[in-house]
Amino acid sequence: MDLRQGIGPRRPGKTADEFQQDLLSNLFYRRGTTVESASARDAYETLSLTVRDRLAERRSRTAAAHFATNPRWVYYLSAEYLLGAQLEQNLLYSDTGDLAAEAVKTLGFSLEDLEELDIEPGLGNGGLGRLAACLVDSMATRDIPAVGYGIRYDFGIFHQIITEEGQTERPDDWAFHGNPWEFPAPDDRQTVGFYGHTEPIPGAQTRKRWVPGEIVLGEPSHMLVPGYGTETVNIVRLWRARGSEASFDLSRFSAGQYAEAVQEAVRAENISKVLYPDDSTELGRELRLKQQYFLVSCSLRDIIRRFRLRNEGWAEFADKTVIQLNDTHPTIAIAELMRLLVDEYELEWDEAWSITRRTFAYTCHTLLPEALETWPVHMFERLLPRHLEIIYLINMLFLKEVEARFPGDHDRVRRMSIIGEEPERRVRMAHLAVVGTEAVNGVAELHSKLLRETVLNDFAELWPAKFQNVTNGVSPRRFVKIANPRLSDLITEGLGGDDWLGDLERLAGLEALAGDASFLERWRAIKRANKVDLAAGDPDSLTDVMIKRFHEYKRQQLKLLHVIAMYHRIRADPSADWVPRTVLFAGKAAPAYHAAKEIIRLIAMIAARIAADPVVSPYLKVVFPENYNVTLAERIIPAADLSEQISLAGKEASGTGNMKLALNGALTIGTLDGANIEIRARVGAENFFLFGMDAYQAANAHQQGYSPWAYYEADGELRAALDTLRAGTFGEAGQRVAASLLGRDEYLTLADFRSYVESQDEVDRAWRDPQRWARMSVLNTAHSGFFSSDRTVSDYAARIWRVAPVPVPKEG
Ligand code: 8GP
Repeated sequence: MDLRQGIGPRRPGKTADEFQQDLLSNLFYRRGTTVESASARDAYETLSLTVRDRLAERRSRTAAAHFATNPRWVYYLSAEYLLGAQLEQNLLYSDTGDLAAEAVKTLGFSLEDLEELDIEPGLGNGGLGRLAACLVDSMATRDIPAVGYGIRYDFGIFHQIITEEGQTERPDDWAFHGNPWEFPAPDDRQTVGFYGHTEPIPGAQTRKRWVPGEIVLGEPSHMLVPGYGTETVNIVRLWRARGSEASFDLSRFSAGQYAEAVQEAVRAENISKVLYPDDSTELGRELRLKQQYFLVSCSLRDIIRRFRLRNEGWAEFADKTVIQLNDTHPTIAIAELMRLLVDEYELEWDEAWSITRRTFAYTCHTLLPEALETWPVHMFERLLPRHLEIIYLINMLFLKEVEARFPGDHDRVRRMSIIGEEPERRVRMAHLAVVGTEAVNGVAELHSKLLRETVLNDFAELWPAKFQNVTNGVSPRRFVKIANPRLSDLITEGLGGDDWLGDLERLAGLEALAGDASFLERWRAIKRANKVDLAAGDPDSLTDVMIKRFHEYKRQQLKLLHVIAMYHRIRADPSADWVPRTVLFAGKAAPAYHAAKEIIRLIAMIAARIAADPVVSPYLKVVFPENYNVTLAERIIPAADLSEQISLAGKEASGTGNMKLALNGALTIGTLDGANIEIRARVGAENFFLFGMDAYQAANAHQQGYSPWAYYEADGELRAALDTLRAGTFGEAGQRVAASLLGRDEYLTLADFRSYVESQDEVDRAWRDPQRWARMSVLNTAHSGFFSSDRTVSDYAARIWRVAPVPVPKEG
């Protein structure tokens, strides 16, 4: 009999008194201070610990239930997580908001004061990282046993400063004051090797010994991920690199060589020092490949450790484990699992390969060829010599299969190889990801279709059943309930309950209210109040938002051409009845992406020019709140009237901002790209402002001799806008943007301009009828329930992971 059974700590209480008591205990015993001397930060930390305790109790029950069930576990491997602020979400998910608001008053603070101090771990760049955060939220909400693995970067996505000069970057030391939400787990530390050489093992065929030249420690900590409306609490486990004991050179230190004494440790710790701040492009740097292998190596050993706690042998590994690769960043996991199984656990190659393929699944998040990761073979060979050997063998066996299926088709073999030969030999990670997994998915219908038809066409022909679509989704808790409390209350009232937060398709019930004048009136009043809170411009103007990373394919420059056209129209006829607009841009550009930074600089110039123009400024205002992050998104989205989703068709894999905005009642002006298509199909074409060419037209345009000049010549308004830029009215930034548009115009901005402006005119007409606009807005919310990440997770669970929920029993 296990004497420890049934023994556990005192459970955190449920009453206001107990919460209060726990808060005070934490203040005294864990923070080490008193009520009289507690600072705001003391209060914040203490409150966070008190809330965390409640989640920790649920976590212990979750772990027990999972362990007892021994289910198939989902392991989500992602180099990025944009988790957003933690306090409000954890209050909501532990249902302690009211208790907390009362209790912190005794410390002399309001909940709002303390929320100001909350951390936002910016451990991601954009859509891909935020999607990871929404998915782990929804996995817990849907009671799926899961762990999210990632890297605990010391510095997250840079802090952006906007001046008239454009964007500058500052480091983001997000945990400078500590992170009360994090549990260190030093006992689960892992050892990771790099460099070195391989040695044959006498008598062994495929087994080899890898002797690494550098050893780094991976130290994990985790944050709790509670489900909404359920007992489950999963975790995100983040790895931080540390030098081993041997990396500190005591003799050099004693000799006064302080920098040299720690240089090896510093080199090790640099691995998790900073998030690479690029988005949708590949960045070939050895440190980045090191980060990827570091994440993968630590996580796989942890996954295997967890498996072996509950199971013997390997026969069941793939039945108990599914590892989802969030884009190609963690794809080296395929070679690493092979290495562990073959070299360390001494399985036969074929058995190891069968396990590996059944364990992994891969999500692709892009269509841009430049975003598909490849690594120079020579770099790979130096850093991960054994993995390269394994990849060569995987590739050889794979290409044999291709040859057998398509005899004599040498070109196909060359195209499909995991090793690209031109212009230099490189490892193609996306190919490895397709070859080594059981399922491959895109993130919206169109994206998945284009993956099959273009980038991964050869693979889709070989293995059609492997390819699937799982349309992205977003957390309705964070992006409606927390971000937009006013609207949430009205929805709850309108639907007669808040079940919609866990079952978002229930929003469809709002359709019945879309004809109710008093409901529409309240709906509009809420939007206005949210605009007042945002304080970005006149709350009665049309708030037109474009919030996303800066990238030429997303076409912020198209929006700017429209702004300039409006500027000209107003100046030409100042007394006409213009619809006042506040155009809000927010987003970051990769620090090395000069063209994108140029566009930010141009926005800053245009904003200043318009603000200083007494004729135009009553009708048009351009604002650029700096440092777009999850917290800022939560303020802007509820205040938006119009959502700009204007990427060139065929370039945006899905988009998730489009979903967040539609859910909050913004109307979309958009192209037939990514998930826009699915949004339009659901909310209705009459409630969506469509423009531009489709993906097939766009794909052919350059081949068919596309000439930006032809559009310039043919369209007077476009010509005037471009001429203003060319003349230097908006500085060199404007001239350079115009030169790029009239040069190649890679993303066909000029071709879509006229159709865009016409659609914007239609927006103005709709806006002039407030009843009509409000009705369209309600219908957007009502029909966006599909875009919950809970539905996304259920799709993955049913079609890709083949896992079932494991409910966690309630306390007692
Ligand atoms: C983004 C896509 O651009 C966006 O459309 C989608 O909504 C989001 O992923 C979530 O699926 N993709 C990336 O951020 C991306 O591809 N990043 C790295 C691979 C370079």
